[in-house]
Amino acid sequence: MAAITLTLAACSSSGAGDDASSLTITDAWVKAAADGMTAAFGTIENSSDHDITITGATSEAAKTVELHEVVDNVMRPVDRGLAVPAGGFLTLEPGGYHLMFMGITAPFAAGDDVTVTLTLSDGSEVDLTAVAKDFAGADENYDGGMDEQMESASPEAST
Ligand SMILES: [Cu+2]
Repeated sequence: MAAITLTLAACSSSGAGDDASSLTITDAWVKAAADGMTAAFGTIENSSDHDITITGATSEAAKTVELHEVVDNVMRPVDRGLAVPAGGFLTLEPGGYHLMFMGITAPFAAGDDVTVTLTLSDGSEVDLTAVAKDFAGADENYDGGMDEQMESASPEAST
């Protein structure tokens, strides 16, 4: 017993933590789409004894991936991140939390695998693979600003 060293106590000094190893993602899927926006869902389990927060997401299959929630049938970005409770689950589902793909780079056809990388608050990352499915629901109300945001790159104001 006396031979235990204390070097492990310094493990946080090397950057990213290992929260990623505590997360297990199951039933991940993404709504098939020809272009534009779509959303991914699934169940994320946290086997650790502390809450783990997902702070961002990226995918080579889309220009950007945002963390979204749906409130009163309108979806919006979750700026505070998505918390996976200690020893519990976070469910991403139509009408609730989801990963929003903005500007997909190629069509998602049913059966395609789409990889997403989640960034966690401790700096670690976890990949998930979502399979594309045809799904008639999840037609959230997009509150108007998002398409305009994409068009607003043109610098000339027409006056
Ligand atoms: Cu959304």
